[in-house]
Amino acid sequence: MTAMTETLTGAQILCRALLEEGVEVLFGYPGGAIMPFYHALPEFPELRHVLVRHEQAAAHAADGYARATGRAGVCIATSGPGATNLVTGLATAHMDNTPVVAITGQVARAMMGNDAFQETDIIGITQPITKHSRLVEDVEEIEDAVREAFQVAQEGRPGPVLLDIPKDVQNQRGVWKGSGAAGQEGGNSTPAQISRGTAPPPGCPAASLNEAVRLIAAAERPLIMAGHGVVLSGAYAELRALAERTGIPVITTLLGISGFPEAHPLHLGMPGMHGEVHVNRAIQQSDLIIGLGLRFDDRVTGNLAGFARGAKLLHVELDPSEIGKNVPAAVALIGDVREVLCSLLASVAPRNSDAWRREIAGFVRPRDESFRAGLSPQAILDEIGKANDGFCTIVSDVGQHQMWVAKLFRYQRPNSHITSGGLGTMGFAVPAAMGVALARPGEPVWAISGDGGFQMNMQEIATMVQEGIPVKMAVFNNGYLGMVRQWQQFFHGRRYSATPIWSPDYVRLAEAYGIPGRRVESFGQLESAVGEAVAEPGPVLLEFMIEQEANVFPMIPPGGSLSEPIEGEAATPLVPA
Ligand SMILES: Cc1ncc(C[n+]2csc(CCOP(=O)(O)OP(=O)(O)O)c2C)c(N)n1
Repeated sequence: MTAMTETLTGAQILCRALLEEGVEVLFGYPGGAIMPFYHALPEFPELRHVLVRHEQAAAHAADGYARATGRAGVCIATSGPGATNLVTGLATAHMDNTPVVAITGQVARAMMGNDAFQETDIIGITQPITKHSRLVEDVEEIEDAVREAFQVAQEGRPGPVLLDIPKDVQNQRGVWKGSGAAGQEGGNSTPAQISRGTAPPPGCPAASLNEAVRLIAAAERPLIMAGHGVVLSGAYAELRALAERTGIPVITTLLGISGFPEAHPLHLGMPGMHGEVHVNRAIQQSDLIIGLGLRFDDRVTGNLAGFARGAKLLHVELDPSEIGKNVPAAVALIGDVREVLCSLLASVAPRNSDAWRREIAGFVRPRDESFRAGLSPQAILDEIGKANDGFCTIVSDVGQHQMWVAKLFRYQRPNSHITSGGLGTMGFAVPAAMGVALARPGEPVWAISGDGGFQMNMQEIATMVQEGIPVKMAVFNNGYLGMVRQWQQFFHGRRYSATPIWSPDYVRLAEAYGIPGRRVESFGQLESAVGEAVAEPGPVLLEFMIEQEANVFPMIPPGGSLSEPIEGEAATPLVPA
């Protein structure tokens, strides 16, 4: 076959180029402007297409797939409403640095700019929420555009890329050049899989490395704060080695969770707005924070003016624009977290932090065991952990349950906690979990949502049934948009405006979709319900009737510093009704 002169349609070239990038799964939804692509697709059975029920779910599923594999997830939509439905998913991926490649159909070139049927300037709309977006104006550009899209999405600090391809370009005939990544080892590999030399990254000059080593040796109250960069770079072993060699306690941010073993004696917990009191106190008392791949966002720092005033920051970060953005750095080491840690580990001397650890142990609040009683979030999460031997991936939605899932589950598998951190997108869990389940066949995947967020994308149960995607769905039903209700309780004088939320009968909903569903109303029903769900080979829906006005504690009030936690119900509302 003389591949050099082979003529194909743009749509066929697009499919081949996707295959060359190692794509196996696409999440999408057809429509007029993307029909040539869907016409070509059956000729490429190696590309598994998952027909979602809403394009937002396609973007979240691609995001979940990418978070689980480290490789770009792909979503497809038609022009106009199909493309705009992707927007929330792309913004979610953008905020959390997930490599997603979105492909949208566009009206034919001759129609563009005429307000044609289903014409939308999706490039303009997505420019601020993508790493790169490109209108593909000729069939000859397609191969390069796809290659570039995957490269940009995956290299450096990952993020979403959008390719907008007019319908007539998909129909145009062109020459398949085929000079891409096909057959090349690592053509679609994660940064962590790419083998590295031992030379320090260029952003780590010897003077900075030496200064970092000196700071680590001299600190009396050091802490490691591990962010998403640890997971993105796969720096699990390196982080553990640094912590164990120095005895420095490890804090994991919301997106850093499962970057360090939860049960490790050096693991402290989550910082920030809903972080544990002892974690936030440790931050406030610290004299050195080793920040690994995190951007110190406001949910982590609370009021910046009062954040860790006695601490120097050693900031390890891939993106130089993050250095000093929120918290000034004493030393910055720029590069992939894993690479930088490899360089640091070459020089960091063993030490211990025993006195400091004893001090932190004194900050720990005695555990409120009543929290474990009844059908509490802790009891539910303990049971899910037990039934899966701790080895499952949990994809959470946004709200109170998200904080419980972050704080109370004992993660054992690296990268097994997946959630929308930066954008805080309700409706994320169910579709993202589909992507995770396809990326990790044979591994248990749970989507845990509140009754609000679940109703935002529960239509994807149909996708799971049609495609046989075995996600275990758990709804924490408290009858409220719980996190907003909690804020109303504390800061708006209990004015529960627009937060009580009605739900359908989830057991009958499951029945309508033809999947097992069970309502769990008491602790006594918990073990058998979770056990049955784990044993079920396909998707399952469990509804947990939790206490309606349970709150997430502790809580830093808006504008407060990490030193001012609200620890219980007795707190005075800050804003009287
Ligand atoms: C798409 C979207 N809309 C609104 C919000 C604001 N918001 C954050 S948490 C929350 C309540 C979530 O309620 P629910 O899903 O029932 O979970 P719970 O807090 O009760 O666990 C809302 C409305 C959001 N984060 N995302």
